[in-house]
Amino acid sequence: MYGQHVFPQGFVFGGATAAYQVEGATHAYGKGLVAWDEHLAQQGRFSADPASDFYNRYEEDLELCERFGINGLRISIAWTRIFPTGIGEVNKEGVEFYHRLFQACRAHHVEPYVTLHHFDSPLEMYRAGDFLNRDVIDAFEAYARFCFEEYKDEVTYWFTFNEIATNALCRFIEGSWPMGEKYRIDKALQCEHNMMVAHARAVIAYKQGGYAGEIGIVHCLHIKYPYDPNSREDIIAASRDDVIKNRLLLDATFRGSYAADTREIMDYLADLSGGKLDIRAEDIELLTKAADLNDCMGVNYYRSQFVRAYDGENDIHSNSTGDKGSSRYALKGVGEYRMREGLKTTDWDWIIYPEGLYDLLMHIKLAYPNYKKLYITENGMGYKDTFENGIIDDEPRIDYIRQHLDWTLRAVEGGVNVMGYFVWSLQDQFSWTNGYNKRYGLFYVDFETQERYPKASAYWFEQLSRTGHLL
Ligand code: BGP
Repeated sequence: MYGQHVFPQGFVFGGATAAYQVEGATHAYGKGLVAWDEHLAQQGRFSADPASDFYNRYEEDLELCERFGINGLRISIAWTRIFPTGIGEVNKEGVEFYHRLFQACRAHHVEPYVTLHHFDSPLEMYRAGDFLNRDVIDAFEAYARFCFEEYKDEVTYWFTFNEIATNALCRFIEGSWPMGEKYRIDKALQCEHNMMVAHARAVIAYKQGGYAGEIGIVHCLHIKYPYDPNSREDIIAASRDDVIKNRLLLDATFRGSYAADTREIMDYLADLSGGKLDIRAEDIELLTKAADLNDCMGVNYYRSQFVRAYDGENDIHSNSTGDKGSSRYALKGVGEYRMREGLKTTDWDWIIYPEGLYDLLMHIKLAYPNYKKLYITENGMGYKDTFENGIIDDEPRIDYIRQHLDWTLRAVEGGVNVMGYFVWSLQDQFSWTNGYNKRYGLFYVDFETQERYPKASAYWFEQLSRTGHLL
């Protein structure tokens, strides 16, 4: 432990959710389809209905927030509840649902932090190429403008996108997400760039609208360490991987353009899959304009990676079952992930490395000094919780969260402006490639009955949020 262990005044202690992972009602109340609906039905492994039935039970979840001192909630709006096909006709039932939800947040003294896009593009947009098709950028901007105006009296904090890189990586490199393709680094980078342009357009629209709130973006970032810090090849490998997962996004967000070395690596990477990037002068103009307008950025952090040079065949498998040791990440010409001795992993092979969060926050401060404010918008531990004698003892999760908060505090003491921490997740919910055995919640959800039960971590988090002291 370090320093005073006290969080700054006004620090938000929040929980996080995402529409598709909690709401259920995927085919109800006028909602349009998303690519995940089709993908999950084809897979036949699990369904996102009713997930945590948040559509019907948000009051109950907000009551729990209030009771346990959780004063902020990340919520995302499902684009297809507002515009069922992504554009055009508005679904009034969906619009009203979010009015009710945001008003309920206020009634329970929970500040909503609202994301416009959390992996749930409309099916029709997906079929048309999603963000690889620039028409989708226009549609996204129209959707964003609609939400800013409609919810201007209820929402103060906005995020445009959640985890652009995860979206691109899982779809175009890992191939584990809907309409997945494998090893198309060029498409992944193009998709990231186009989504950053869409972000810029939404930020500019928000500021032009003269709204009083704040706007930013959420990125999932992990420091890429060379497996052997003395190996030139490993340093290069880590740097290439860093461009895909971090640097492209951070440059676009805060510099408003790509630094020369970032761009050089982007071109090298695109060429590995035989592609060329389409980055236009007008895109850079938009990114530059938005770079000064962002009010904040959300950092999702779960793990770090140790990267070794790799020139073998592409070989990527993700662990979607919780069987330890079943994942592999090796990308030809980029690098492969290796485990450092002495470190622990979750059952899903995610390396637990809380120091990485400190390194990451300090890196943002030093490399992008024009950032204004950061939130840890997701951090938490996927765990196979057990419910025994009415108790859910999730000590490993408490330990995980405590350590990450400790390193966050060290970064705050090192001068990084972090103003909130949102546990992923508020309640157990649907996990994209794992369904329901990968639980993250502070509150246990019995998916048969939809009953909620506080876990040991919820009581621990309550003490933290009420005192602001990390014990
Ligand atoms: C983040 C996403 C969340 C959430 C979390 C855990 O990348 O923003 O939506 O799912 O990761 O991931 P998973 O459910 O795959 O374990």
